[in-house]
Amino acid sequence: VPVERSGTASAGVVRGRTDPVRGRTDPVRVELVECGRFPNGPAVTDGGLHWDFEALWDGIVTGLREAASIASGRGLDVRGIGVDSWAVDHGFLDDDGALLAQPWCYRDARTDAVRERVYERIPFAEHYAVNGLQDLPFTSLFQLVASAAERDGRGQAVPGAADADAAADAERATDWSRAALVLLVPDLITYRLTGRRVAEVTNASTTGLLDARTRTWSDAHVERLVREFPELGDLRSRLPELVEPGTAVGDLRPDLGDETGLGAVPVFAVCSHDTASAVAAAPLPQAAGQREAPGRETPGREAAGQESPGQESPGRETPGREAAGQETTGQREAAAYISSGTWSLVGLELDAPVLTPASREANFTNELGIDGTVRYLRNVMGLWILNECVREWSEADGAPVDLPALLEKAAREPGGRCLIDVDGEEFLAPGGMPGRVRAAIDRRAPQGVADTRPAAARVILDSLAAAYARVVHRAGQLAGVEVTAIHVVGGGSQNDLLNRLTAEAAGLPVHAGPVEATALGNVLVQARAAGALTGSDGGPASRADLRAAVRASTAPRTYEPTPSRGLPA
Ligand code: LRH
Repeated sequence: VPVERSGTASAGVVRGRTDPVRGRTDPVRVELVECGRFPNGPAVTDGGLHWDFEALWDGIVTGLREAASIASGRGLDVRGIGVDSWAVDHGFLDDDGALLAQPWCYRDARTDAVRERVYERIPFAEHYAVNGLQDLPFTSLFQLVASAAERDGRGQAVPGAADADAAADAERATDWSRAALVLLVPDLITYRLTGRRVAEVTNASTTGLLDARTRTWSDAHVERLVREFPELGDLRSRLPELVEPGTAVGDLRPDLGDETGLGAVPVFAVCSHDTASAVAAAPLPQAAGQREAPGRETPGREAAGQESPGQESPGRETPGREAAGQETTGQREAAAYISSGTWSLVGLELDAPVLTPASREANFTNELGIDGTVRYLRNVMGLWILNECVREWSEADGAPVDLPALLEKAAREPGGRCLIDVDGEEFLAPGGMPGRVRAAIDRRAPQGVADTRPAAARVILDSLAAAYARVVHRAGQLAGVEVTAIHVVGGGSQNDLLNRLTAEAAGLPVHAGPVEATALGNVLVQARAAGALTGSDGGPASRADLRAAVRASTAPRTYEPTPSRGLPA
């Protein structure tokens, strides 16, 4: 079973003093305490790749129990719970609120053909104009069409269906035909914690059903889909009420309060898309004139600004100028981020979506972020390719591969010999990864790259770094900002070699860390919502205040570019 990710339960301890008259007197610091970690990977069940939701739930309850015990041991109050996870995947609830089946994993190939059918009827450009999403095979919209087209509950044609009797028909009702509500994975967990069914907006933005400008379900797009795919039925009524990060969703159910020892604790919607939480905690420099009120509702993005992308983007003018309120000229500056884990999400934080034809052709996504922002990024396949190789090499050896030793050897390999297309969809599914990487190398490097593990690892990392560099610079061009640095956050930020190669390939300084950016972003949004984190002036904390807390609590490592050793442009 590929361990695609691990689930973690972390507690955030927020420290900082607020003077009732002068506001906050010292920077807020956040200490993360890991309370639980459990492996999580898709497995083939019921004829396809699914997540084991009950195993996830068990890991969560165990983590919460541990959190309660750690908190009581340290004399701390638990002020909130917030849930985030990977995007796009979802489960169906029946009329009674029961989960109808294990959620499908987005890496299942069932959507491949569906995507083509959808684009035949609604061209990609027409989706992009509304949802601003990169063309990826697994966007929830394609998954929903696939589920609605199933002929039995598991996507299989039923043998002998023609002469089946009525009772068997009823049993064969598809999950979709019995679904009363669609909930994304973190919303499913929040529902189990509270009994309330809502859709948090940053993650809902990955479904393809949201309007990227208004941050609301696009009724027009949903209607259009249902017209083209009548099997979707009353899709709109199966989409829950949207909430922004920071919303108090409800209290922990009393039985769970007892079972975990947490008692009555509020559950907050955070940036429930893990990438949105990670970007919220990426210590990006403060953008010019950005002092937004937290948790703004439907910010009414300037849709009209689409003709001139970048006009609304929160680049940073030359430091110091904006503080003095002077007129500025020239291109805006901004730092890019890479949320580096299973996937690498590479891009910029903007004020408004970029929905131009150039952006569409470059396949950039406009996912939604904290406080009315847009995460303008591209999915790059990420460390999944290397992790899958390491998993299979370990299986072959009957013992875990020593990753630091492998990376050390990879660092000594000659670089830049061969670049493979890390975005190739051939790398999406689990299994057989070393062979697929080798085949890609053989296609690209007729002069040959040694068939060794360090050589393969080096090709993967060179290729990732080159892809990061391309995407960062292209994002800057499309959004009209000059990118001056890259912040790498998440587990992948610990990969020293990759950070160094990225700095070289991009010709930009790379600031690496925090590793647990997703957990930090989650905790910070809760802390703000619970009133435990205020702004430096004593008012509501802004995005910049959250990032100041990240800076005060973590120590990034910086890699300066060494262009003389750079990769081929
Ligand atoms: C990263 C992530 C990414 C999605 C993918 C499904 O964990 O959420 O942003 O595209 O998983």
